[in-house]
Amino acid sequence: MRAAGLADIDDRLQAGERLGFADGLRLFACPDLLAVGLLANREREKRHGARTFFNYNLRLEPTNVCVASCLFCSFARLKPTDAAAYTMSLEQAWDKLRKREHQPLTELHIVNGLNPDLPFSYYTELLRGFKRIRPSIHLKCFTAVEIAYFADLYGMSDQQVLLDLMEAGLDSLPGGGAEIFAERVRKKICHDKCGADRYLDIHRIAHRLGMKTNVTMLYGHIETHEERVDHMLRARALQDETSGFQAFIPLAFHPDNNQMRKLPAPSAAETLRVHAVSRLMLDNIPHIKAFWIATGVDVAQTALWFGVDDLDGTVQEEKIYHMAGSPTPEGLTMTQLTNLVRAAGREPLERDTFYNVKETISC
Ligand code: V47
Repeated sequence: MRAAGLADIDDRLQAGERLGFADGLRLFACPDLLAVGLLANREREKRHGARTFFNYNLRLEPTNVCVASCLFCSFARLKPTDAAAYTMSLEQAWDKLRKREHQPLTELHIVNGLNPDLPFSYYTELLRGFKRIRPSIHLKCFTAVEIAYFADLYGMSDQQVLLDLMEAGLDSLPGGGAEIFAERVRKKICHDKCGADRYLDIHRIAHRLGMKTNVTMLYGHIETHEERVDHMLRARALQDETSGFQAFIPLAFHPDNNQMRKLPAPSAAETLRVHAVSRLMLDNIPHIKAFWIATGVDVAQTALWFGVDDLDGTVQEEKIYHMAGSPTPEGLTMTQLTNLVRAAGREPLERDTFYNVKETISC
């Protein structure tokens, strides 16, 4: 640690002290990636030992029609008449769950485009239908950006949108839409969707209403180290207030088929470092998740020694990353997840959305 120039950070972590903005910058600048990883691994093991979590989940994106023009997005289509635009009927969406009757799924994770042509009842009915088909399924649906869009489009408050969706079956919010909180970056890459303060405020309201949520960070495009650390500290500040975040999820930028396609994808080393620094800065968020579809399976497996304790889950029908060039499979089986965690020397555990652990893994 002395040779890596991290001895004081090491001491302060051992004393249980919180790291600050300047520490975050030093962790990003430190040439010794393994030293950063070692510190993050110690924090990971302090909280979770070798335990590594994943769930049996299904991803669904019922519409990709979207009025926003985020530069990093390969999934959205502005007009419903565009060749690859789609909007599932309620029956088509429900069928995605019905046809997986044989799978012991515990969570459905839904993300959509910001579609101007659907009534609010589409979303409430969507949730009600899923609960009718499988009452025990956990519905982790709609990013804070979608909630803000619903509120503006349907003339409701953010809180009322959340209350109505909860009444229809919404159980928690995913972390999508956070991108990078800094105004400079948002103006350039996602100027026409809700700002950082509103994103955080919607999570604050959700936490006050009793829901758990996640928070993400899209990295590896035009953001600076300062903007990454600022992002983490803003998430940490809200967590101090509410304790409602379950997981922080760094999302590696994928450059194919979008307006930032000239940028290179972040390297494996960068991905390991971002996950490690997240573990070190976010002392109050219980889980650091490597979304294996974004990082790649091998890097996610390695990240289990760089601060990560969670791998999301089986996923199965992912479109956002695959349309942006992710070469990963569309899903992993529970057996594959179990084996890859074991091969990394960690303990595989099947969890539900709230991190309750199942006695045996549903292979
Ligand atoms: O908000 C879009 C990102 C997010 C690209 O909460 C891209 O458990 C990289 O939020 N390259 C949606 N990233 C996915 C998401 C998520 C994933 C896994 C788990 C959870 C959770 C949430 O995907 C978007 C955006 O930040 N994204 N396009 C791209 N080309």
